Amino acid sequence: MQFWNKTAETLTRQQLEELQLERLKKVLKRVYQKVPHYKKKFQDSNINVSNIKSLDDIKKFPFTIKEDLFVDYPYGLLAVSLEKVLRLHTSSGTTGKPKAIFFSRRDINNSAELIARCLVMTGATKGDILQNSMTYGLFTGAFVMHYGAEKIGILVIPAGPGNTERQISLMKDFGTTMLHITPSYALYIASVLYDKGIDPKKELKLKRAYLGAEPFSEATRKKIENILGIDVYTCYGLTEMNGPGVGFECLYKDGLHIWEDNFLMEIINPVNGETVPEGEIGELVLTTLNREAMPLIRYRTRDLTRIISEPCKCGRTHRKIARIIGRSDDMFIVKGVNIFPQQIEHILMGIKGVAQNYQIVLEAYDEMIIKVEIDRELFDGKIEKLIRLKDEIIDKIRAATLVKPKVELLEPGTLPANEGKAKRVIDKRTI
Ligand code: DLL
Repeated sequence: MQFWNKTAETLTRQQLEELQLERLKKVLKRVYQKVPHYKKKFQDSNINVSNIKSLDDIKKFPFTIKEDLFVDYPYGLLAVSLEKVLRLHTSSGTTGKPKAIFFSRRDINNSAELIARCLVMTGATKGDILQNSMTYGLFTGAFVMHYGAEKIGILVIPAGPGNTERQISLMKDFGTTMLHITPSYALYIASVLYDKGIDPKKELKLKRAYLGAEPFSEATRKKIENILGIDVYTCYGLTEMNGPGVGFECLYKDGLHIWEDNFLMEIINPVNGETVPEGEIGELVLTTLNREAMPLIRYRTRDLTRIISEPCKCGRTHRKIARIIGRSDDMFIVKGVNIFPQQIEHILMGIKGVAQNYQIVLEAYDEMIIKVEIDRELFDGKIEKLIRLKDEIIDKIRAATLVKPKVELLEPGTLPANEGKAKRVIDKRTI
């Protein structure tokens, strides 16, 4: 059966919740029987997996956190025998070993079907040409998207990231209609196109881009849409849950549908673990309802968002989440103020004259320095313009964050290019 049919996406809430409950009961029993780590955790919490009556009962279960993946590493959380595992993907943290996530044949197929569902939702069809500029390898980004697009019958160009000249000639030569790319690399490609005097609206056939793997702001979406003359859709996911395609925007672009037949979502207060009232911001917690090799129960993603309860105009019943504000561990504190890199990005990308790349450097004594590339023409003009731009950046950031930054205006190409996930914050206070 094709997964990306409208039936699965427009079940009534009641049908969807019945399906979720059926799958939840099954997965809880499976992990209890097959994964000693979960058996022990459930026993320690005095939970009887046969006693699940409603979706709300999930709240009785303990969370799974990143550290659980390292107990009995690497195969300890497998719910199938190793012979049933076909693929490994990993996700690297900042320190130590990577998180290892395994896929069975069914998981590979299912993750591809979910991506197919996402792409079709945005109007992609057979005949489209997808340039997949995410990293192929241990990272899930490229592979999962690749197989999903192929399911629809889309021609996939497995470009991988980097070599921007080649990216551009691939787009030109083969008439790429869709890009799958990180927001930072999309911004970078846009700046190179501009520098080369290539007008993407005239010389390329791009229609849409799927951006994900890192947070980005609405201002960045608008900027990329305007420069490239395309529609940009947000794709959210994490290796632990298949990779890309856990949540995806529909044509209305105002929130990401979470595929609730595959993932049970909760939003919790990251400090005390309590469920927050629907609509409030908190940490997204996901339970896999349909993963075979390595199901995860109440996995704490560390991603901050909120549930959008209003039904979507597109008619899909799977609830949406707002774009990810950031990770609870991305937040940095300057002069006692909590700041997410995206707040800064949103401000910068909304200012005329600011180009595509920036970095936030935190120095001793809580000095926040914003290094930002600006349009090349500004360096040939009057110095007053530069001063005005600098003041505008300082004022807007101070107004939004209450911290007055130092600002360095740079020529395009000065900062390191970001081909994969960007490193935006350099915290020298901890070096
Ligand atoms: O980044 C999977 C992915 C690939 C998603 C391609 C979308 C497109 P990981 O490397 O495990 O997997 O990183 C997962 O990246 O917990 C978020 O913090 C962040 N992230 C992913 N997509 C988004 C997004 C992939 N659209 C972590 N907005 C997640 C904000 C995102 N953050």
